[in-house]
Amino acid sequence: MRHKDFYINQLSNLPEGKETTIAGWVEDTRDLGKIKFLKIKDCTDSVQVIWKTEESPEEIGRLVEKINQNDVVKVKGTIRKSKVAKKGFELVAKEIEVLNKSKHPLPLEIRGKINASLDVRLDNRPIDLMRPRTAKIFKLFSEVLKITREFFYEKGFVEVVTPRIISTATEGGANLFELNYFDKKAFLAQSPQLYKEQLTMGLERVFEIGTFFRAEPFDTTRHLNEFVSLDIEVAFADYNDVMEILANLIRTISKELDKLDGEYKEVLNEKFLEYKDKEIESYSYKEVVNMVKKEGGKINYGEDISSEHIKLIKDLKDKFFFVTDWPENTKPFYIKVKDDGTTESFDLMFSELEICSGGTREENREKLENRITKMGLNLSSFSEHLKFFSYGMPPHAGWAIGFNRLMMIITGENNIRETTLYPRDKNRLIP
Ligand code: AMO
Repeated sequence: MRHKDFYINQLSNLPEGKETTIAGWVEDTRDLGKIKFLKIKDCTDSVQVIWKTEESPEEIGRLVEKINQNDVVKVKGTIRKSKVAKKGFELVAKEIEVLNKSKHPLPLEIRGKINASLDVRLDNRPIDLMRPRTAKIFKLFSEVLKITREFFYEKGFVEVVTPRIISTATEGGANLFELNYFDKKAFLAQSPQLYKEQLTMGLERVFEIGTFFRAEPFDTTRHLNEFVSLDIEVAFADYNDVMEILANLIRTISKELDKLDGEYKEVLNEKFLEYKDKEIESYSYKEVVNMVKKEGGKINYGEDISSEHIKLIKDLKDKFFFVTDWPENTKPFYIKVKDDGTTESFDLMFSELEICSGGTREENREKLENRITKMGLNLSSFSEHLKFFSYGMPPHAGWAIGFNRLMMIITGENNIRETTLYPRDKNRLIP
C-alpha cells in the first residue's frame, strides 16, 4: 500500500530492528522533552512510537510537538522489543509525515471516557466509529453476515438480489414509500416476499440479505424505516422445515461467535452464546394467549400479541422462543391457512422482541386469490405475481429475520440504532 507496509496488529511478528512504515491516527501524545511518545492506532490495534534525541532526527521531535490527537500520520520506524512497552515492542521513529490534521475539539469524545448522547453519536457516525465499542459492534455485524452466508452456501442455497423499486405492495397496501418512476408511480420494496417465492420455481433454495423499507411512522427502539432483512425461501418445505433451518442458523452463529476467542467479549451477550447448545422452545399462539391471560393480561383470541403482553410472562424473559400457528386474520395473504382457521406460521421472539417471521406459503392459485380478496386487497394489482402460480409453483416455505434486531440480541443492545450504521427513522435522514 502507498502509505503503509503493515497493519499494527501484524507488527508483533516482525523481528528486532526491522524497518517498517505504518499509518493511522494519533491516539495520545506524551512529551518528556528529550523523549516523546505517540500512541498510533489503526483499525486493528495501537502501538507506541518513541522519539529520543540521540536515536531519531531532530526535526521529527519538533514535528511531534505540533501533532495533536486524531491527526492522521504515517510513521517510518524500526521495531524495538521492549519489556516496558505494553505490547512488548515499540517503534523507534525515523520519519513522520502528517497526512491530515484534525480539528479540536472533536464533536464527541472517542476514547470512551465520556459517553456522548446517542443523537450526537449518530450525527457524527464516522467519528463514533473511532470509539472501540462502536467499531466492535459493526465488525461483529460483519462476522455474523459472514457466518450466515457460509451457512447458506454450505447448504446449497443460492444468494439472490431482488428489486428495490417495485410496482406493487408485497406485504399489503400500507407502509409503502412512494416514488416517481419516470411517468409512473412506483414504491420502495417492503420485503422480497413475492420475488423470493417466484424464485423457488427455478432455484428451489434462495436467500437474500439486503435493506428494505417500511413507511411506518413508529418512533421506537426497535423500528427503522430502512432495515436489513435476511430472507430465505425453500421449495418443497413447510414451516417446520424452515423453523429447523432457523434454529440451526442461530445455533451456528452462537457457536462460531463463541470461537472468536474473546475478541468481541465486551459486545457479546452471554444469553445469546447459551444457544450454541440450547434448544429453542416452541409455543402455539393459543398457548401464549392463555399464558398472557394467566398473568392477568387482557387479550382476546385473534388479537396480535404485543410486546407488553409478552413482558407479563416471566418465563419468556431473555430467551428465544417460537410462537406458531397464528390465526388467519393475523398473517399476510401468502401464508397457508389450515382447515381449523389457524395458519402454518411462526414468529421467532427473544424476550418481547420479534426477530423473525415466516411460514408455509399458499401455492394453490385459487386459494391464494380467495385469500387476497378476503383480506380486502386488490386482486388485479397482484396479477403479474399470481400468473406464475399457474405454471408449476412448488409448495414452499420461508422466513425473514430483521438483521438489525438479531444484532441487538447478539450484542445485548436495547436500541436498534446501536446496531445500524446509518439509521433511518421518522426524525433522521442524515448523515
Ligand atoms: P415481517 O413484516 O414480520 O415479515 O418482517 C420480518 C422481520 O423483519 C423485521 N422488521 C423490522 N425491523 C426493523 N424495523 C422495522 N420497521 C421492521 N419491520 C420488520 C422484524 C420482523 O420479524 N415477508 C415476511 C417474512 C416472510 O414470511 O418470509 C415479512 O416481511 O424482525
